[in-house]
Amino acid sequence: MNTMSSSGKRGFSVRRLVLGAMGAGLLALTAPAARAQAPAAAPAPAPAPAAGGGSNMIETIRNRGTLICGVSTGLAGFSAPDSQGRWSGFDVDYCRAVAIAIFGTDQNRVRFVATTPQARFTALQSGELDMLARNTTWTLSRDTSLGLDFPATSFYDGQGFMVKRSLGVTSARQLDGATICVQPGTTTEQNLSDWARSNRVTIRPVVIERQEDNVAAYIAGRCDAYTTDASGLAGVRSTQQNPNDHIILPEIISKEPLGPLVRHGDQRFADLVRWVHFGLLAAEEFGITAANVEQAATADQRPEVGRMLGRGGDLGQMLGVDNRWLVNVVKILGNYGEVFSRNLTPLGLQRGPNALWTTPGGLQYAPPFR
Ligand SMILES: N[C@@H](CCC(=O)N[C@@H](CS)C(=O)NCC(=O)O)C(=O)O
Repeated sequence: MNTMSSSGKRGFSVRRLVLGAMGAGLLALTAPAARAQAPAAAPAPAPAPAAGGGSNMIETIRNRGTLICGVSTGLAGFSAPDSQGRWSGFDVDYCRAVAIAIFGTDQNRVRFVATTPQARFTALQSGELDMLARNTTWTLSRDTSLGLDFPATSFYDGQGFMVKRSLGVTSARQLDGATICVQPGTTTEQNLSDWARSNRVTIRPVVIERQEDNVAAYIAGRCDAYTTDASGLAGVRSTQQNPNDHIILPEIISKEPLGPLVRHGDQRFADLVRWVHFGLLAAEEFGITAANVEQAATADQRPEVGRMLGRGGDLGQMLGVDNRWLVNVVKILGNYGEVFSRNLTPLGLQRGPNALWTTPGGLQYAPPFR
């Protein structure tokens, strides 16, 4: 399949992928040149907002009794259903946290809707969803032309590559000529083409619509490498029979600030989602955990902790929810560090840039609670 050239550089023979076993409809082979004409992740123009200008989403959600949250179709660590259809993951916890902030102690007032990369924005624009928490990268075009808002960056990520250990490849630079499985409608697909051009590497993208078919194609050897956000690679690797048979290459080729999205038109709901993220961060910064939050709410003498936990002032009311909203969130889900440890540490992910700002290299920072 791949050969070492006389210069010692690894080269990949050109392959023709045969559609069939995977289902021809699932494999969309795309020549890079053809793609260049119409970038797959070009944002769809925003339709008229469904529950748009002037709407009160918090009230709508409260009256409905359920938050409708878009997640991925299944990505370990971020959003994946178990055999009983119960969702868990880092993004799932963001949906639950917003629901807890609105409804109080009941964490099950969320309806999860699985969305593909291509369907996610339309689902939010059309009003099918109240919010999206789905490993989605904040970019300028998405922020400005979709009629949507990114309230916060919940996870700083970057794109990487995974290959089978047996391939003997140790650097992305050795992927010249390789076939690379990638999902359409993602920044991943665009970054791959930018990276190949900047590094004068020829790659053959194999663009496959559904995540599970993408991974299956990589496992079956239809692609030499699989590319997505590094966190996604860790998630996919963790669910393989022998994770150790796959290596994540050291190069990170992009910035992928991931976070929740809401529709334009209701800044109060955007504020709530933003401060749910900051609340999780601030709880960690002040050492407030699921185990001690109730006690801290009554006894912690630090003024900011008192305000955060609703003992002094009306910060919750200013957000349109109960003053004890953060007590409820942290009691059920833990602080940001606890959410991270539960969902992402088992995948082998380090805090890295997602450490608090108080740790060298950490970028996660909450503005003051006052
Ligand atoms: N962060 C990138 C990629 C996000 C993405 O959709 N990644 C894929 C590959 S890991 C995914 O989550 N697929 C799950 C699915 O299709 O449900 C973006 O916002 O475009």
